[in-house]
Parts: sequence; C-alpha cells; structure tokens
Amino acid sequence: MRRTAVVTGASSGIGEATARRLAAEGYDVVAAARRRERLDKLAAEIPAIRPATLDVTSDESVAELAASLDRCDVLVNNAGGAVGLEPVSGGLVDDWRQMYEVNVLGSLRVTKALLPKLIESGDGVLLMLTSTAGFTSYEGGGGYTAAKHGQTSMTETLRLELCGEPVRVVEVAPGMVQTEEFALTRFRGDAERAQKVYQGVPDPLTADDVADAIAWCVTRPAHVNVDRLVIRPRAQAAQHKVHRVS
Ligand code: 8X3
Repeated sequence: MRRTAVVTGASSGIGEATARRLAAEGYDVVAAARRRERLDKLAAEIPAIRPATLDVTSDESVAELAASLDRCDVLVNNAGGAVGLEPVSGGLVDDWRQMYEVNVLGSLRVTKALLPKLIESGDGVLLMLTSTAGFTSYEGGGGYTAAKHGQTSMTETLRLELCGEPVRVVEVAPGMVQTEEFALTRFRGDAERAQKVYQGVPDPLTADDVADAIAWCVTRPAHVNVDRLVIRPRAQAAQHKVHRVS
C-alpha cells in the first residue's frame, strides 16, 4: 500500500522541493497550490506527483481538496510567507492580515479538513513548516513573526490535543533559506532588496536542505515524534548573528 502525502504551497521553493523529495521516498504526492501550470509541469516530470489547485484562504477550495483524496498519511502545511518589513509603527494592516490568513488560518483550514484522514491512516504525520520567526522576533518582522508565532503555537496545541491519536505533530523551523520567491514576495518584487538579504552569506540553506529535513522527520518510525527541528545555515548562529564575507 502506497502512502499519500499532501504538500501545500508546492508550486515553488520548499514546497516544490518537498513534493519532489517525498515522491523520491516512495510517496504518492498531492502537490497543492494556486498556480496550476507550475504543478502540471511538476506532475508531468514526476509520475508519483498529482497536481491539485488549492487556495488555502478559501474554505471551498480546501473542502474540494479534501473531497478529492482517498487517503492522507502525511500533510505538510508549507503554504505561507512574509509581506513587508515595516516596523510595527508603520505596519500595514492588510499585510498583517494576509500573513495571518495564509500562515495561520490557511494551516488551520487544511489541518481541520485533512485531520480525519490522517487519523484514519493509522500512522499520520502532520508537519508544520514554521520558521525561526516562530520563536524569535526581529525588527521589521512584526507581522511575520506574529503569524509564525501563531502557527508554532497552533502546532504545540495540536500535539497536546492529539496525544493518544495515531498522528505525529512535527514542526520544522528553518532560518535563512534562499529560495526564488520568499524575499522577493516580502519586498513586493524588488529584486535588488531581496538579493541583499543573502548578500555575502557563504551558503544560505536551499529548499532542498529543508526538504531533506522534512523527509527525515516524516520517515522516522511511527512512534518517533520530532517535536521541533530547527535548521539554519552554518553562517547563521542566531537570527541577528549572520556571517557575511562581503
Ligand atoms: C524565514 C526566516 O529570518 O526571514 O522564515 O524570518 S526569517
């Protein structure tokens, strides 16, 4: 019997890398995201991947995804992201709302919808892709860190509530990961500003590094729950302590 993994936000970055990696690990992968053309390409390349159009901010879209699944053994709540780097005093309510909507409420919607199937599987894994921003604050990051703290808190609550059910609740919290879109989205398409985030950092993490960590957590024996895995590049000892060579 092949196990099914659902990955949200699978059209790029960590989500796409995770979909690829879990397919390589032998899962049937449902790659879910809004941008269907990208998913179709991925599925054309890898037979074990099935594309699913998903908007985590829509109840109907999430219900449709849940209804389309025969089973779900692994859920990777990866859809998320940051918008803006304004200080709290200049914080834009719409940005904060969007970040809360996708990172927190999006994870809530998908989790609620797929939890019965995860329990039914007899060995489910619910993995939340949070961030070091889930337990650290930094200047300008107010809206994002608030949302990620919320997601982390939801993860901890779920683990308590599901104790006794056959579902592991895992949090993977990456630090600096250079992907094609994270910083670009945060800076509303300003490529120069986005590039500066990683400037001089010898080796930021890649999406594949995080997918590797996710795959490791997911493929532990059923009784082993990795509560939280924090992963950063060697050059980042802490949120503000980043080694740069130029
Ligand atoms: C991304 C890491 O440092 O931008 O989740 O908050 S950081």
